[in-house]
Amino acid sequence: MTDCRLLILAFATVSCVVAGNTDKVCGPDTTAATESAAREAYNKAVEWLKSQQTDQWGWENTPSVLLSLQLTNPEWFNREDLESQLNVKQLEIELLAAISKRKNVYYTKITESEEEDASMSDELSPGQLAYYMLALHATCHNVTDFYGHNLTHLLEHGMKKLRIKDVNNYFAYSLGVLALCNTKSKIERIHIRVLHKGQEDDGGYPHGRDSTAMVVMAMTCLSQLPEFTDDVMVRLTLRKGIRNLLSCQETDGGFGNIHTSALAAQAFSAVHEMLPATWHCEDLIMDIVSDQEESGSYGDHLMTTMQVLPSLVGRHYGNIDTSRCHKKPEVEQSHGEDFIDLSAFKKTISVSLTVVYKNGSNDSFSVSTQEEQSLYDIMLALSQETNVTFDMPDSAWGRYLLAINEVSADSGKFYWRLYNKEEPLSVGIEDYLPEDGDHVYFKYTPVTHSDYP
Ligand code: B12
Repeated sequence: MTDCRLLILAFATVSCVVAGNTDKVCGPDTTAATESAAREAYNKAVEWLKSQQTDQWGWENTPSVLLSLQLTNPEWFNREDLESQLNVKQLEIELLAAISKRKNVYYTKITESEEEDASMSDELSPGQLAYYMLALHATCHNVTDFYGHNLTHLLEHGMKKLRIKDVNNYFAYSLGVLALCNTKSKIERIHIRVLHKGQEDDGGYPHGRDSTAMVVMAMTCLSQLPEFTDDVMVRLTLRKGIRNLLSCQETDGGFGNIHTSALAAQAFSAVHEMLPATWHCEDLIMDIVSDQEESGSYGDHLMTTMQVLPSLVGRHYGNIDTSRCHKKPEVEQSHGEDFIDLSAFKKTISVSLTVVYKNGSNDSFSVSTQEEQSLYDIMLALSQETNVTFDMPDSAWGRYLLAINEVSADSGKFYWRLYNKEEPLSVGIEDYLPEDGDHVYFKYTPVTHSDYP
């Protein structure tokens, strides 16, 4: 459940946007100041994202970054721009490699425990496949015949398995629905039922407003398909989701954290019936703009920056423009990023770490370390100096704390939740830089329990 303020604005009073195309971030009436700030932030963020490419012309999470670049600039991928061609080739290679690894999961019968093992591994989850499909669709590929693979079928297969196992990640599930909807694939009713049934009484979803925003985008996309235009379940889920999101907006226009603000902006711009003023678009966009780092990134994080990008130009995952697939290109230039080394004298700080197991028992450690060390570095050093063990696999979001003393996150059921004192961390172990006197807790917690916005 969310703890948002009461909704003052009745959804029924939402007025209609006057027809007309606009490329401005908050519609035709966007003030010049907001438009230019958002545009400048967008350009800087794109340059930063480009500077994060790997030697193989991909990114740590190639499909989601490539999707954001193409979604926000339909001319980004074109036949005359070698760089974008190489990026897309890398996307294809990565997916082909993942499919060939994943083959035994999709094409042969596997046991339930093998399936569980695969869920947090480096294999392809339905949510990740959805990112690939959206990126491929945006760059003019046929997702029903990708080097002989029907990705739509693969996704359906994966989503059906998710359903059987009691869906709890509505963010990934609605991403799947968005992939099916954007590619005009057949949408089975069960997907609508899953998203409808998973909605809480207040219109929100477990794991917070990011998931609600994603569901709103998926439902909006469905509501625009002739077969679902008058579908009661789609309309109801959509209306409750919008109402919930609206009720969470803060006075500065934001939604609690940068991811949530950016996803809410995407969700609202998807709903054509809502005037940008209804959701204080300009305040929200300026709030997002103000979070940008000097480098052009958001939070110095690839995933955060790629999630923010569409919001800066009023785009969203529900409207991938493929009309320019065969148009002539415009050559883009990439600029390198200046690297500034800010190494300075660092203070020694004290940090406490406590592991709280499922049965309530706990282990505590006191650590002296240098300031500006990540929690991950501190944990690594601790594991070298004591008997405690941490399993912290890498991912595009940074290191994920999978297991402590061999007590592993139980995929789909439990995870190691991070806190400083009573406050849940808003970033992962690699991005969190403890301060003097911090007391970090790792609590074994059901996945249904999370309280970031
Ligand atoms: C679902 C979800 C979870 C679930 C994932 C399991 C499940 N049921 O599927 C659970 C509840 C376990 C979870 C945990 C955490 N999460 Co979370 N999570 C999400 C959410 C809503 C969707 C992710 C997703 O499915 N994406 C789609 C799929 C296709 O992409 P994916 O990359 O394969 O997704 C995987 C990773 O995102 C991973 N994951 C999820 N959260 C995190 C956090 C970190 C630090 C890492 C390394 C990986 C990771 O699990 C996903 C499913 O396998 C995002 C929202 C968002 N805006 O992205 C937040 C989000 C990614 N989570 C976030 C945070 C802060 C956390 C926690 C650190 C919270 C805490 N205080 O404990 C913990 C991680 C603790 C740890 N042990 O390292 C932040 C990350 C911010 C940042 N800049 O790093 C986000 C962006 C939410 C937000 N708005 O702040 N999360």
